[in-house]
Amino acid sequence: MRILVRIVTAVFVSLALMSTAIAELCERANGDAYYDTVLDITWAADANILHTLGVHPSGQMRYGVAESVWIPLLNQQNYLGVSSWRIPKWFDQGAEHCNMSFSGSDCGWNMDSMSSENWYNYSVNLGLKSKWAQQSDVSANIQQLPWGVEFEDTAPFSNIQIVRRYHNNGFCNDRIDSVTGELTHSIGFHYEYGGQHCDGLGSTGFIWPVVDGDVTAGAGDMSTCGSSIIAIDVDAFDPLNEIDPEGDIEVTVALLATNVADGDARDFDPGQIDPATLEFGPLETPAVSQVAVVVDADGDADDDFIYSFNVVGSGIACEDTNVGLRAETFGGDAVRGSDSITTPDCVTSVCHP
Ligand SMILES: [Ca+2]
Ligand SMILES: [Ca+2]
Ligand SMILES: [Ca+2]
Ligand SMILES: [Ca+2]
Repeated sequence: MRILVRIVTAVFVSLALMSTAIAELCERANGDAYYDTVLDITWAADANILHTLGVHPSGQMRYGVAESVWIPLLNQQNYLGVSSWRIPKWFDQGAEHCNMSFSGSDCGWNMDSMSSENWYNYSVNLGLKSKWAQQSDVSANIQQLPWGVEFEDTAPFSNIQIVRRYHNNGFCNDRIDSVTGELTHSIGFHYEYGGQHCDGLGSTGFIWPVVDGDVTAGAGDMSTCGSSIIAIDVDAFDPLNEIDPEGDIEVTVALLATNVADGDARDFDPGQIDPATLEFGPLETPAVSQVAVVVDADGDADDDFIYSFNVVGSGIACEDTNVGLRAETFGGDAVRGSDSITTPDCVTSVCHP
């Protein structure tokens, strides 16, 4: 357990470095889910989906059965084609265990944004604050605005149980029954006052299911939200990128290798791209062949990957001036690129009346 705690702490330190990052929430599954680009998880859009789907009568349950019964039942339903929904994580920071504080800790109020996925979503994605700024505000009942006010707008999420507790995935490992030796508390995130602390295992709470990664990528919506931008060159041997949508059969697209050492904005090896995920043009046509022509297409002494695409299948039309490509790496990271095009051979073109 100690080794595990240390590993979790180490992961946490690297996460903490990104604590000011603001996620993009990318709509997925026609708005039924949102991919969070900072946490790299996908949130169910409905924050009480267990109830909405009829999996649980109210959605409010004890932590023990949430893990052992209700999440497995949700996964049996394969909601949105996913069977790996889980409870959002809590991250142990600073001193070991849940450390109560009014500022910057992993429990209490006004926590570090990376102290839990629930708190990140509440404080960064939804822009909400803890109810109290400091200890003396509690007895004086001085509320920290916009606590409460902005519950009126929780878009793009719905059905948040705003006066309730939500479960984090984590026990309070320092709360142990002296007789049985069993853990007695889990770590709850309380929407009703934007706080996080240890609650007895008899406490009930809701579950806001999440899943690791971008679950519905590849759903065919050509979404670019959250993607990294790569450099592409339509027809590597034609600087004008002329395409005749009415006559050309295929068009080649070079995925260019880039290197920070060469003055490029980022390092990118096109060999990382899974060719099965390539989508080109408005109609997102796949590559004609998944075997790339590997050649230094732009003459800068590194290897680029050229793929061919069917022009009609791509949906490129006369007068289009730009075309996009989308793909994923073998590691599952989304990338996109675009290049300008011209269509001078179109019979409708002003160049060819
Ligand atoms: Ca801690
Ligand atoms: Ca070109
Ligand atoms: Ca290059
Ligand atoms: Ca090159």
